[in-house]
Amino acid sequence: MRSRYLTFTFAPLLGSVLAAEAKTAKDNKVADREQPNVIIILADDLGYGDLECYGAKNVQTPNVNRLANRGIRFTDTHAIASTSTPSRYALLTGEYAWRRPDTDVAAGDAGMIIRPEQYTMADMFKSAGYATCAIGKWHLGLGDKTGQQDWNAPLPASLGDLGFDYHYIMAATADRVPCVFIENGKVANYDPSAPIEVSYIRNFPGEPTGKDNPELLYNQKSSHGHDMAIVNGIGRIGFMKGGGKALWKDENIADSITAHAIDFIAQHKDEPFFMYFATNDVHVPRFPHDRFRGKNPMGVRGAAIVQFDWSVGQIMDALDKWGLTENTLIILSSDNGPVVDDGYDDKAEELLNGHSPAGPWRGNKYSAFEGGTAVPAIVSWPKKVKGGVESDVLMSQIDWMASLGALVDARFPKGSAPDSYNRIANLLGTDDADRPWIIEQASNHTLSVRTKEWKYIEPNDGPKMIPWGPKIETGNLSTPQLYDMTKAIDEKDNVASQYPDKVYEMQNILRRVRTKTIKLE
Ligand code: NG6
Ligand code: CA
Repeated sequence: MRSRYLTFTFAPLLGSVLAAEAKTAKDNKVADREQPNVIIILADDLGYGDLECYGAKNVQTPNVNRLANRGIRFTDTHAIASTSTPSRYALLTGEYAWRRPDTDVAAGDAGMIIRPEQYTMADMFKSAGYATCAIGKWHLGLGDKTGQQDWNAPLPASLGDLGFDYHYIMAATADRVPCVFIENGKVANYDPSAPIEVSYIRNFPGEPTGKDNPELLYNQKSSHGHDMAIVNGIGRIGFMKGGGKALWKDENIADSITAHAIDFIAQHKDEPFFMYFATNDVHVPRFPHDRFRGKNPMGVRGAAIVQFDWSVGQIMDALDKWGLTENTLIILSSDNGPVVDDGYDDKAEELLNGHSPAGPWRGNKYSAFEGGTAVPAIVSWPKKVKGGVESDVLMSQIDWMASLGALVDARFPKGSAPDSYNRIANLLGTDDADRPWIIEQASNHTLSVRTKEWKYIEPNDGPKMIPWGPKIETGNLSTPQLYDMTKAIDEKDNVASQYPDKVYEMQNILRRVRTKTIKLE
């Protein structure tokens, strides 16, 4: 098993926090239990600067603010990669995605990337007696083999094989086919009159595409790519036929996944549960429900943030309703940094109105700069965690598996979660010692090392800007980059040539992480 950086002892950590006044005997039981329910709310492409409680001025996020007010708001937490699939792979397995060659942004017909024999965060919670579920965006492949799924029958491999008792998910992203929800390994609301076919290679005869039939893109036009299948008047990546009444309507995705999350909470209110709630918001295509539109000056990207905040509020209300708030640990974060134009002509760029999605950080989603992985992170657990606190401790999502596992006393098979360390005391606010170093992965696999004081980006030959359209700095440079984060966090003053010893030290950390010859202790 991984070595433990911090020893976690329950009693002193918990302090003398009074249990909530429970309304019923049942509630009492839940509040008295040592093990909390655990909910990870993972937004998609939500930036550090996108929430009101992180300084956003153009958009109101009252529910997330409420969560932050009663918990800890972390200001230096990092996703493991600057795109979704590698970030989520690492979060759910505790293994850096770059240790494997096949964890890049997955197509909607990718086979399961996490293999059934791997030990996942869901397996971990199950080992501790939890009911487990995944709801929302998946993006880690389904079925045994890429491109060979029969979407009209139960999938031979799905999340049930990864420790999730229940799932209601989108196979990949809203901009990738198949545009249907998968519930427990089968297309939800399956329509036998419209069999589903999916291909990422060629179109099906007679099906319109965004490229050939732009006049059919009545809901949203593309700015780059997204010109294959057309579903709900929006062009997608990949070709698809059929689906009928099982096809999602983008404007209802948040409603649908939130309703399933609330149902799961109601069904499991009397036993410990773990929920991985991964929203579609604020990924493209941004097509939020009408009732969230027009509430801020930022168009659909702003409305998607409002919709995300609404989902968070619904989950908080459901916990209140069942008397579970007190003993539920909620972690709210994002899978990678923000992006403005990500392939649809949704005016997100034009309507920023001074808003800075990445807050003070340089770069965006895809980047090696901090904006690629610096994400909001809020932890709330009223029973044990002191509220209204801000923490600048350096933290990485890679440690959440071992940390939560330690908290619930889970068992870890030998070799599982190899890159994850128990830093639960960071998460719960009882220890503010920074992680000695964290590793960040950019979309072209460039790795960076961050310590509290320094940022090192390894040299690579990639382009300065993302080549396919959006105006995003990659952070690529053919020589080493070193930034003194104590002077400025804007990664503008490369001091590598002034501090060769520091560069060597950072390179050495990276080399030793790659070769697995370094431990945190
Ligand atoms: C890119 C898509 C982008 C988004 C991203 C993955 C184009 C032009 N761009 O290839 O829209 O889907 O992949 O985003 O197709 S992520 O957050 O799921 O990693
Ligand atoms: Ca993402």
